[in-house]
Amino acid sequence: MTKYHNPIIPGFHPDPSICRVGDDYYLVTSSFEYFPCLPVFHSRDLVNWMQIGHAVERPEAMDLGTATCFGGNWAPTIRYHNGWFYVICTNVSDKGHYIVRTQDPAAGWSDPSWITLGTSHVATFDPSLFFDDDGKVYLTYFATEGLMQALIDPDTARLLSPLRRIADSTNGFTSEGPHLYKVNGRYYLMTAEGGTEYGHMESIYRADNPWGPFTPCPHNPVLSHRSLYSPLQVTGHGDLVQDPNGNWWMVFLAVRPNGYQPAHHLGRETCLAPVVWTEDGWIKVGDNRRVSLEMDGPLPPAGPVFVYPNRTCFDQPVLDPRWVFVRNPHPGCWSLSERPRFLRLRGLPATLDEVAPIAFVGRRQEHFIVTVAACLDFIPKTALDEAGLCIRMNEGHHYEIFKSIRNGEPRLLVRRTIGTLTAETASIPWPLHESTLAIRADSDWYHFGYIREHTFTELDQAETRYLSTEVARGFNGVTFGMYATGNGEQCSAPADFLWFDYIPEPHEPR
Ligand code: 6LW
Repeated sequence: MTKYHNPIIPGFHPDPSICRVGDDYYLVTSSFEYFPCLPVFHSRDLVNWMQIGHAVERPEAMDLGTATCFGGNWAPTIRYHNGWFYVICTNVSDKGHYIVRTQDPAAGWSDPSWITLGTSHVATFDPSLFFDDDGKVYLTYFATEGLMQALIDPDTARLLSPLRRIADSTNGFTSEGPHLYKVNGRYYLMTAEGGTEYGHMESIYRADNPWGPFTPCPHNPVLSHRSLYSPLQVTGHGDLVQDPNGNWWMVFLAVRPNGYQPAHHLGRETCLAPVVWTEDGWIKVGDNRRVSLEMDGPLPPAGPVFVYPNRTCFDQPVLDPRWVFVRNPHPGCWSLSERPRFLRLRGLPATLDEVAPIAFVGRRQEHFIVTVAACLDFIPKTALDEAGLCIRMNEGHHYEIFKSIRNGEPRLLVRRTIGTLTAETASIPWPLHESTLAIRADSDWYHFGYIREHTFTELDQAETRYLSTEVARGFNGVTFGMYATGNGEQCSAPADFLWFDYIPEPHEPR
């Protein structure tokens, strides 16, 4: 037995799906309005994961133009078959379900093949693929009228049979995230029920053939923390994998609420639990459907541990896979080559408040206690020119420390946007061209300031709670971003970032 910590992939990485090839595991999660889409991770031991890329990396291949924190790419499934990896997902803000594939997940994926259902649903998401041993491949997905299924050619994304409704999608509880498996000759349908909030749970059903009828497991839900006092909540939306030693595991999402009256701002994170099969052919997950921050399990031998450096210097030709844009990156609003060694942002007319192209490059907050800093070279010319560091939940909920002009004078300012309320809550004269802006996070507060000669000077602080999902809504956690805007016009000066630090507290209790 080996001890490990949950979450195995912190920061907002919900709806995990996993597959194994030999000793290698691959995992993919949702990405919503962020681009590139669908982070892909690799591990050899199920607990140390390295992000190796994204399943959709070409901006022209995925339209996120209208995607908000409720939209974009929801709930992918990854599967391996005959030398090929397949990821199936839904862009709920555009053309619906699609499949991408590759023979090497680290080397890039095909462009999406979009699935034509031949019928329309009020809402449809959470598609998955199942490769049966007779060569048939099944597409299963959520639709408002039920869990739907058809045979599919995964290489062309063409349906090979009529769609059939195989189960209720609202059996008293919403039933989502269907995954079909075959174990010991029987077909198992595992679904996420109760909605992805505090009533979330995972249940399993089985049948003698893949179309059902499915019988519920007598001890459903097999995973749930509803009505349980635990630092992990919202557990559900899982996927199963078997390791080479024959042990089974479930990856699933959970949140870490902060405080007695819970609010979570890091989003839904990826966790792991051991799974055992009972003699009568059902699964038991974790400790009798419960999981904890510290777990024990028969893990495979420890694999490589990869840690990205705390400081990113923008002296490489590409951004590493942690970096994301809000919606598709707008051509011309960012560059790593225009000024060598700098990330240059050219502020667009849109601000962080708008569902429109914005100049933003950011990364997920993965730790409660972390210091983020960025070295910014920016000479604003008008009161509309603005660039700085932000912490973003969605259009209506974000805080930023930035440089701009007020009354003809360059200043550092802090602004908070909470719903329809926006206020500049700190402002000091700032004649310097170069600034090291910083945000220090603890569980309850973001502290905004600047660093000079290794000393942090605080200008303002704001509650983490007002950026939580409970307040801000949506499916995400927060991202720290470098951004620029011209507040209605093109920003008249470029904003150049020399480096960006993300320094987590080394002993943060997880
Ligand atoms: C996901 C679905 C869900 O597709 O949230 O409520 C969606 N449940 O399973 C987004 O993560």
